[in-house]
Amino acid sequence: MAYQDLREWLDQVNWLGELKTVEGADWDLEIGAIIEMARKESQVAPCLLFDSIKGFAKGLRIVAGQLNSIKRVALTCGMPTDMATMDLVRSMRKKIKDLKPIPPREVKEGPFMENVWEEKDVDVLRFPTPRYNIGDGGRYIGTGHLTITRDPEEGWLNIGTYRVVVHDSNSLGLYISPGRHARIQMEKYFAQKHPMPVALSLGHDPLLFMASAFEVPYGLSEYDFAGGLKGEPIDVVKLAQTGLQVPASAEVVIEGECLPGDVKTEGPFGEWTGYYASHVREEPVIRIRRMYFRNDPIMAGAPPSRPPTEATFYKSFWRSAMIWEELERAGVPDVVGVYCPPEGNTRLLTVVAIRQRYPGHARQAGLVASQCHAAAYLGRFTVVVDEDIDPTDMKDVWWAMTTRCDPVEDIEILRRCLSGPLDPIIQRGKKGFNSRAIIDACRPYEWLKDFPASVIVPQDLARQVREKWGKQILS
Ligand SMILES: Cc1cc2nc3c(=O)[nH]c(=O)nc-3n(C[C@H](O)[C@H](O)[C@H](O)COP(=O)(O)O)c2cc1C
Ligand SMILES: [Mn+2]
Repeated sequence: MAYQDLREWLDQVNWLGELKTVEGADWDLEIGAIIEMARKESQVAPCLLFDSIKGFAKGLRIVAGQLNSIKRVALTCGMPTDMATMDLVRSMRKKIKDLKPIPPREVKEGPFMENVWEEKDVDVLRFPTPRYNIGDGGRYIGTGHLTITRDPEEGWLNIGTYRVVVHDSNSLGLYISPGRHARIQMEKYFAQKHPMPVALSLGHDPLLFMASAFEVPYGLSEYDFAGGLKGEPIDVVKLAQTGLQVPASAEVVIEGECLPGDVKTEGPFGEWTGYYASHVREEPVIRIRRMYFRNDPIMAGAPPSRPPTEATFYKSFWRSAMIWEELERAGVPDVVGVYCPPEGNTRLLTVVAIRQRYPGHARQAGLVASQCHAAAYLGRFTVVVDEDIDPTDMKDVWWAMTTRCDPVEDIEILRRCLSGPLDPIIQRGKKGFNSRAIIDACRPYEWLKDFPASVIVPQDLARQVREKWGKQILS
């Protein structure tokens, strides 16, 4: 059944048996370490609800690892919760293909208005913000949040997840990478010497978090995109001071502004590559003008880290679906699967399976999959495999790479491709470009028929054996 807000979503996750409540953890490093342990050491990483955080009252909660299981991703997207990985990728592709954006619906109020702090009363230090990792240069209140801004010239509203650090009781720091939509909007405000109004939602329907970290095209609001995914408008409330719309179901809302020239040191922060690559820089400050929160609020945390993480987990399905869609639109035929494994951070490794039709088909698939929009930024390796290889099974992929790829013939290098400040292998001062490898791990087309036959157990024999002996041998 469809859920209405984060709290109903948590009830359903509990019903699925995937919610764990943690009482008494320390915001300083311990929460971060628990998140890491949960995602690295459990079969299915649970959704974690931290309560009674050390030094804070019971009820002030943090939810983490929300989208770290196939069932929870499917629940959030309104899909059946019992799908295999490649079926989930196929369903997402269909969702994107058929998606019709639905604008949000404005309502008068939301439960987040239960408590309001005016500017003079604002004190974010009363919320349990974690310091996630030991090398982090601060406590990051914004990782699973929404940053909401409006374009000063074109009027459209953008939502992005751009990390937010706590500077002090009423000011925060914001890091937005070059080219991101809010950064383009900010540059427009500052060019006119105007402040940029900004709203943050710090706890909400995870579908909105998904949309806010998704490559929604420039000019289209993530609310419209999320509405399209949900099949109904997202309810929003227009804030009095900034006129920005925030989710009606938000748990905690911050309203503020960034002023031209108002910057402070930000970073380092454990990033999605698993490194502190963007170091420390001067970045814009958010001056908080008002803060709202529900009783017993739940803030969302989704710290990036060494992969696989929550974000790389759920993004693996979306990025795979988008690349697959773009391959087809570019006219690459007979793609039978695409997978961007969380271990490769979804950006750094893409596997494409094709049914080879003609000479050069594998290179074509590899080059397009490496350079299409969904893959262009900070990619690294693209592997093309035959249709008998399951792209979601890394054992299969390694086997294809080690047996069907002749490095001298089958690895193409592309130079001067799109990278950015977060790319760990590019030296400081040289950031911007990187190179890509296309690894053709398909059997060579010209002697496909003569290629050594694979050793396989026929499917019907495998099934019979599993029925007869499986219980005894596999349990
Ligand atoms: C947990 C998490 C943290 C992120 N942190 C940042 C960040 O600090 N800065 C940034 O520019 N992008 C960050 N991103 C990526 C953006 O959210 C993503 O690129 C999104 O598409 C940006 O929205 P936009 O296309 O409207 O600019 C993060 C994503 C996730 C999932
Ligand atoms: Mn956007």
